[in-house]
Amino acid sequence: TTNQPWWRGAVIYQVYPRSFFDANNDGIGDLAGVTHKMDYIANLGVDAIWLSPFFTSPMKDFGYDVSNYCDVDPIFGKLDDFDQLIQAAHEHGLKVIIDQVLNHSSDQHPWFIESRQSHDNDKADWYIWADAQADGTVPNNWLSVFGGPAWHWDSRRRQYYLHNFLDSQPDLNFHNPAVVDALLETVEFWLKRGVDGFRLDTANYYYHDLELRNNPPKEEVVEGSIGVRLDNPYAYQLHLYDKSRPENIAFLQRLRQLLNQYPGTTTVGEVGCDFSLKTMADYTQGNDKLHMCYSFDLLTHDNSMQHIRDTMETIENGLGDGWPCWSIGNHDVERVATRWGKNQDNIAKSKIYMLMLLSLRGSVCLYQGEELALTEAELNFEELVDPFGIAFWPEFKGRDGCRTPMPWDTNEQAGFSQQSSLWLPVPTQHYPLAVNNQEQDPNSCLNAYRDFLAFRKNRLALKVGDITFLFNDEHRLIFIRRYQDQSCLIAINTSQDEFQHPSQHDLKAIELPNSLPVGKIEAGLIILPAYSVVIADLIE
Ligand code: TEU
Ligand code: CA
Repeated sequence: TTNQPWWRGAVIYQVYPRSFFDANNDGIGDLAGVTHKMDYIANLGVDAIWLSPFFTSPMKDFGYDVSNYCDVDPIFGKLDDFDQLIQAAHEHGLKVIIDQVLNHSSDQHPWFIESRQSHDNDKADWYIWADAQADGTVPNNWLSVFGGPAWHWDSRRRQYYLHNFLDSQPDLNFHNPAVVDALLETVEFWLKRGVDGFRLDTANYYYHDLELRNNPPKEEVVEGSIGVRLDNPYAYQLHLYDKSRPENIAFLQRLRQLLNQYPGTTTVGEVGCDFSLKTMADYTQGNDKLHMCYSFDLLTHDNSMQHIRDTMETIENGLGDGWPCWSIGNHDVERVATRWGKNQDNIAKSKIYMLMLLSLRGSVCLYQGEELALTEAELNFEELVDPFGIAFWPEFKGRDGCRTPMPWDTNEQAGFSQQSSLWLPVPTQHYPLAVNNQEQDPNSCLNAYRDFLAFRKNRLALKVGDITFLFNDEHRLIFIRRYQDQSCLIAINTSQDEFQHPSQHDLKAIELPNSLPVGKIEAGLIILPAYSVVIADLIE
């Protein structure tokens, strides 16, 4: 046994409610749908659910634009449905983490409606207002992640307001203590309702530079996170002043003090920036700020094992007592089966990437559908609903392709809904991967996920042990995880070619369930066929 908190090494299943299950058959998934499928989530063997936003919203950014932080949007149900979801989750032994979008609200939030009325109303400086420059142009060179300047002209106030994302998502002014108090009250509202924690959207964006200094240009631009695609001007600035400001540390400490009053709760802060590994350390060290930071490092780069190793080693060297949370897919990026797997050897690759992810050091977020090896949906321009995709088409096709509904069975609409028109279609390629098909196949990707999650559950070395790398090339990675007197070696081959590696250690291979692709150890050699793993006890 261990005195580790539950969230260290936990596996968190990300549910995008619009696309999980449609309980009232209006073509859009809802909270009752999540409750309806609670057995499925529990049977996967995960520890927690992360629910993407379900709050009242005009849905310009599909819920990441909140117009009431303390209610459920009618599309998703009522507060009552949320209470039932929490209850069902807890009965199944699952924690529930909800998505707090504190950096910005919707422009339909009453706070913003009031703020934009005049220069002297009660909420006048609840958002970030700035005068035009003498020639009428924007206050400075800050850019929106979603394209264009980060400033939008309001003709009534005759001022610009800041929006790091859509112009319908004005940034709240965290420099104003009344704003911070109001936001912390909304956080407490959900704590009282029994949530086990929060995924904090854009947790490094909260504070901006009060002097509104221009961001300098970036010396070297590398293809990277979703805002850092080469066709997006956002990529060419070093974001020193529009986000990641030092004032954020004190806010995160205040937030933590609130969370500490609700023992067993946790936070995972989304941190996307040019120095994310350092920021992760700054935000999670010392046990007085965030519990975990969610990293983009495995979401936005290629699948080279050199990159994986470099990322892990940088984090291990710099994180101290902080804690990372990794994922290889979410509702913002191309599905991993396509991004890394190139839609080839789909099941084999999905299994091996899952084995790798769940063997690294840190907590893990799995994104719904990853366990089915879903590929990125190819949609026509007319089918797109994501404004980010519509703005950058065709260089970037947006985020709809990873947000299509879950295929539950091979009936019409893949068992997601009885409604004939869905908010996004289920691609025909996803039908054969439907849950009911995979449940019948002992070697399916779904069963591999279930089997490995069950295997990992009581292995503290895999969950919280430290990590030491022994070997890597482009496609293979060998490392050791140790916790107290437990230690094991993990050898992973993500390529289609067999691989052999002499072992320096005395090893005893651990038997794994049949759904998992295993290699073997023979005469001191680790032998890894295509897309396979060896997990072995170290005999010391
Ligand atoms: O995404 C945040 C996001 O897009 C940035 O982290 C960005 O990729 C990065 O900073 C670029 O360097 C979150 C949500 O996950 C997304 O769905 C929302 O659209 C967005 O915030 C706005 O709320
Ligand atoms: Ca519905």
